[in-house]
Amino acid sequence: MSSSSVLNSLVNLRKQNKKAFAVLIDPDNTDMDQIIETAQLCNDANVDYVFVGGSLMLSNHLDECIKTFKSKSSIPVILFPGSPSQVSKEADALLYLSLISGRNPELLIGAHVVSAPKIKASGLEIISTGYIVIDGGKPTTVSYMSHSAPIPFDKDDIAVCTAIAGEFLGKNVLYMDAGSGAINPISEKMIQKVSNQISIPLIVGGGISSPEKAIANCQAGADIIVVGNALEKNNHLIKVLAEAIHSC
Ligand code: 1GP
Repeated sequence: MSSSSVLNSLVNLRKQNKKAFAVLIDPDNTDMDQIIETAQLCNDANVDYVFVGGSLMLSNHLDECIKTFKSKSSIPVILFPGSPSQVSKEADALLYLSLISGRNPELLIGAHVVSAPKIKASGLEIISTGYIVIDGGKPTTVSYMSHSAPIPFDKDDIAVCTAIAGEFLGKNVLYMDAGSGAINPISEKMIQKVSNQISIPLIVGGGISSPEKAIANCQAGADIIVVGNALEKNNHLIKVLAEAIHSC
């Protein structure tokens, strides 16, 4: 893959008003047999991207997970790291997250400085990502670990201002996340208001578990829908969600 091919594909989605589905795999919640099954289901459903990452990464098999997935599929694998240690050369790209909804300098720039040489040496395609956490109705690991409050569920204007600032700061993409297993996924109203004010790709995730919600988010202006938790409970949702998202 060329050095910016994943980002180009994300940008083209928005230009062409196409919608993409990203399946999130948390290495802590899976084993190699499940990865192989997931890869087959993703291939059959024409899933667009696979995100790999977790908040803690207690297991030590990140490389193995990605290698196993890639041995069965050519779908691009994008790291969605919960910490700077979650880097693997086996992936195609890395979401280089800056928690712009928070006010913890470590997650805005500090951890980036410490991990920069290792990430540069990995040769991964780096996608500068403004990470915006929205209150999903229960405390998220990221909020707890980062000592940062999420943006309140109904404060659309704060989300819009944060997104505009993220684009001005030069982020390649924005990722609005209600957190894994959110009780309340991000509202369509907030997604629409944010999407109307930005020109970079908008990734949306957290608590999405039905094709209806995925479609509503796409119609509101999300470009990429990320689902993890619901698929861990029922991986046959991969096909249902992919069809829904690709029908938009
Ligand atoms: C979490 O956005 C991702 O960071 C996906 O959320 O696991 O709830 O689908 P779910």
